Parts: sequence; C-alpha cells; structure tokens
Amino acid sequence: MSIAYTPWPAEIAASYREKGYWTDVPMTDILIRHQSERAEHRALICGERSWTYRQLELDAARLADSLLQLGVKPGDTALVHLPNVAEFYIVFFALMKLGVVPVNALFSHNRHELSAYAGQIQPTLAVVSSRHSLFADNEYPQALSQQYPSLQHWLVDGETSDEAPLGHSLAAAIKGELTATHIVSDNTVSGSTTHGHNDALRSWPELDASEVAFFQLSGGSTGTPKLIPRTHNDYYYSVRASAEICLLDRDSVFLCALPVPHNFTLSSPGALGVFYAGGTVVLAPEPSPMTCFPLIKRHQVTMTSLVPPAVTLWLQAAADDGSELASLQFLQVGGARLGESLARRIQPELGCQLQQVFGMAEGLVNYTRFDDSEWHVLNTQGRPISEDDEIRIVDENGQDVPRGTPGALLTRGPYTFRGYYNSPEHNQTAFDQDGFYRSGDVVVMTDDGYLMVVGRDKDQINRGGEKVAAEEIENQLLALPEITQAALVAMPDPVMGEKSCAFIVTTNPKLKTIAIRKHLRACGIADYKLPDRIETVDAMPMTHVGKIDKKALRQQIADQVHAQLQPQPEKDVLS
Ligand code: AMP
Ligand code: DBH
Repeated sequence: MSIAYTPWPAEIAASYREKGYWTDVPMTDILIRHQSERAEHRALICGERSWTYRQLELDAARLADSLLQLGVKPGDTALVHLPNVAEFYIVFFALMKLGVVPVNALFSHNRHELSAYAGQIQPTLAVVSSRHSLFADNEYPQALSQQYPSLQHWLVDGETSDEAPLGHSLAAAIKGELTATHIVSDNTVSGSTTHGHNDALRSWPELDASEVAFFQLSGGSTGTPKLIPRTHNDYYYSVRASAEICLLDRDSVFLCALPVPHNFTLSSPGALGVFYAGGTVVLAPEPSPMTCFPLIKRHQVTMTSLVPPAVTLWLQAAADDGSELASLQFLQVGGARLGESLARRIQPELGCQLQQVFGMAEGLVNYTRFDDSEWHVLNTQGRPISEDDEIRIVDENGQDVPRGTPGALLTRGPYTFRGYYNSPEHNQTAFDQDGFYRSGDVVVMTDDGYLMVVGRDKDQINRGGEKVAAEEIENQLLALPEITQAALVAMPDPVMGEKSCAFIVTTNPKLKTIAIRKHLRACGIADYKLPDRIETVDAMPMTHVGKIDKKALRQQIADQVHAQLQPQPEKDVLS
C-alpha cells in the first residue's frame, strides 16, 4: 500500500520528466551513487563519531534489515523524533529503502504535536530519543500506543533506564544486533541467538519514485499541524538543483546547526544536497557561536545555514574573535526576512559570502546566486530554483499585480506539492483552481524576477524562522473556560524579528499569565509556541464583518512595544 497524495496533472508530470526534473530515481540513490568511487570519503561527522559513505549506507541497510525482521513493512508510516544526531540520516535512508514513510518531527515538538502527527499517519513505528523528557519514562509512549494500536514498534536512541524499558535500542538495530527474541514473525518467537546481518543484507523492495518518500512539516496557519507529502521525484529534483546552484562538490563541508528535519537544512541544499555532491555534513547540536565556531575551525567547514536571530549572535561573537571562521565560504540565511542592515555586515564581519534563501516545506525555494549584484544579495530573497517554477503575485481579487507592486505569492512547479495530506477541505482554500499553492507570503517581484518578502497574509507568527499557527494556540487558550476570546498576533522584536502576543478576554479578572502558561504547557505544546506576552483586554476590536480585528491588535502591541523601547525620560531628582 502506498501513501495517497494529490498528484500533478498527467501532462504536467510528463513535461517534468521530459525536461529531466523528474528522473524516476528514488532518493536512496543519494548514498548509493557514491558506493564505488567515493565510498571511503567522509560523509558525516557527529561529535567524535564519523561515517564514510560506505559506512553510512551500510548502517542504513542494516537498520532497514532489522526493521524488516521486526515486521515493519513497505507502505507503513513512522513517527521520527530525533535531535541533531547522525542517526537521523541513518533512519531517514533506512526507512526510504523499505518504502516506509516518516514524519520527522522537530525535536522542540512536544506531546501535542507528536500526537497530532500520529493521529494523521497512524504509524507502525516510532523512533525517538531518550534525551527528550517525553521519553524519559513509558507514560507517553504507552498512552500513544494505546491510542493508536497500529503503533507496534519503538526504537529508542540513547540510554534507556531500567524503569523505562521502552522498545528496542536504535543503536542495536543499526548494528544488526537485535536479539532474535525481539523479533516476532508468524506469531512465534524464535530462539535467543543474536542475529547476524552482515552476510544477509536483503534486496529491498522496488521503489517507485513517483510515490511519497516522506512527509515534510508545514509551518501552518490552521488548528492542526498539516503534513506535506513529498515524492522522491519532486524532492530529489529540488536537492540536485540546489546543490548545483550552490556549487557543491566533494570538498563542501556543511555545518548543520538548525534542526535536521527542517526543509532548509535537509534540502536547500542542506544535508541531502551535500550527500548528493559527495561532501561532508558536520552536525552541531544547536546554532550558538560557542558551539559552532570551534566546529567550523576543527572540520574546516565551508558553508552553513542560519536564521536571522542566529546571525545577530554570530556577528556579536565574531566581533570578539572571528578567527575560527576562516574556512567559511558562504553563509545561507533564510526562514525569516533578513534585514538589510544585518545583511550588509555579513561579508565584512564574518568574512564569507551571503546567500539569502526564501523557501517553504511545501516546495518553492529561492536563492540569491553567487554572481548576483551586491544589491540583489542584500535586498532580495533570491529567485526560484527552476525556470518551471511558476509564480503569480495577485491582489485581493486574485488579479495579477504589476511588477514592483506587493501581492500574495501563488506558486506551482516541479517540486511544489499539490495538496496537504488528508486535508480535502483545507486544500480547497490552500490552492487556487489551477493548482497554484497560496503560500501566504506577500512579496514584490523586481523587474529581473527576484522576490522580496514584504509581509504575510496567513495567520501565522514567524518567530525568527520558527512558525507558529495562530489558530492552534488560540484553540488551546479557549480550552480554558475563563477565556472567552483569544487572538494570537505577531509583535515586533529587535532580535527575533517577531514574537507572539496573545490578547485575551476573560471572565476572571484575576487570571494570571503564569496560570495560562501553565495550562498551555500542560497541553503539551512546544515551548516556542508559548505566547511571549499575554495582554488582557475588556473587548476585542472587531472588523465590520464581525471578525476579531488582528490588524488593530498588531498595531496596538507594536505601539506598546515601541513606547517601551523608547528611552525613559530621566526622573527629575528635585521633584
Ligand atoms: P514553513 O511553512 O515552515 O516551511 O515556512 C515557510 C515560510 O517561511 C515561507 O512561506 C515564508 O513565510 C517564511 N520564509 C522562509 N524563508 C524566508 C525568507 N528568507 N524571508 C522571509 N520569509 C521567509
Ligand atoms: O522557512 C522555511 O521553511 C525555509 C527556509 C529556507 C525552507 O523551507 C527552505 C529554505 O527550504
């Protein structure tokens, strides 16, 4: 059974094949293609551990073998929740070999998000890390398995305590050392000998590259997080084309410091682009200068990707000592709008070229190119990967606006999806009648086809690259009986660009911010989605059609923040 998705119209799919975008080669090829010539080249570094291309492929194959023995089958789905560790890629490639389709949740995601994903995909397998508090004991895994009986298999990365004998060790599964008592087949438990796998690597199921390889996560603007089916054909094209635009080769050394499942770090060109080109991926647990600068020096990193708030920290740290950055050739910045003044400082202060990247997990990715003018690099978010990325910029009536005029960005193309997973209703509004995806971004196109992101018409807060769907948090706020109305809006922040502010109307004048935050935490929402500020109002401003006027609320909080940022007049000491 394969995973259902909204296909591209047949004649368009045929043209994508004709033009060589879709090659009908599955993404497992990304490692396999290096197994003859570049097998001994360093592929991956994680702390003190490293993998050659041969070892990475072998580990993925062994893990796939272990999973087969456990009873995981092609067409199954998996919930993967791992931090920035090498095992993420081993699992990614192992599942792909088997035709098992994962959701790769962000490690900052919590019970609320994981349960929402599990509910949508009904996974057979969960791959989790004992480093996350959710998996320190068995309470949550048991609850999830009970709620979703399909969830039969758990693999755990990291130490597991005796009190939490959850599932199998991921490390043992990768080594092919699951003892046979773990492995149930035909309802009989075979002997207790250790399974030797080296000699018995299977031939994997034939993969169809037009099928879904994995689900990407949408930043979203709705009550439940939405899943984006990405096929081998479409995703592999975006990876290859991105690697080409970024001139990657086997000497490329990529520091992956943002979360590994993010579309930016996975495919723009990200770790997959670097693997495709035969370079080296170095993992960092997080993007702080203290962590990253020594890694850059030690491994002679040539490229990395950051969100704007991290750039601010890097500039501060480099002002003290940027000598460790000497090997860095270019820095990609994306996920949220990079201000021109920050952009301007990157080349002189970090000593590397800037590349702006404006992408989305749904598809379309734009890059500034290395031979672009300084103006384009500093002021635009680049232009699309492909000549066949179709862009429309429209006004509120859906009419195309002239170049240079802001409008809503609609797009379709060889790697932009055609529908969220199992969301027929939402898809009706997320796409126009011609299959263009409404990205929710307000952009301006320059005369020469570059895009500048100038705003947003989706109900989302972009918290320094981390996206918060307003409705998701409003629903949780409204679950408190004392809150009768709730609206989450963006408020300006000098470092993050935006933070979130929840306006509420409550029947309980004594309701404290701390109690609301406690409630949201108890809902199991990821920390980055917790409102940064909560404002109680007597009544919400309303639009003439009777909706909460979020524009007025954004203005109100922006004015308040602005007033607070003004230097306070000095107190007159005599009065
Ligand atoms: P996601 O849905 O999480 O994949 O986030 C994609 C969204 O992030 C885009 O639709 C934009 O709103 C935003 N975004 C990504 N890159 C940039 C950028 N360079 N400048 C401004 N916004 C960006
Ligand atoms: O923010 C994003 O989602 C993003 C940013 C840069 C992205 O998906 C991408 C590049 O591919």
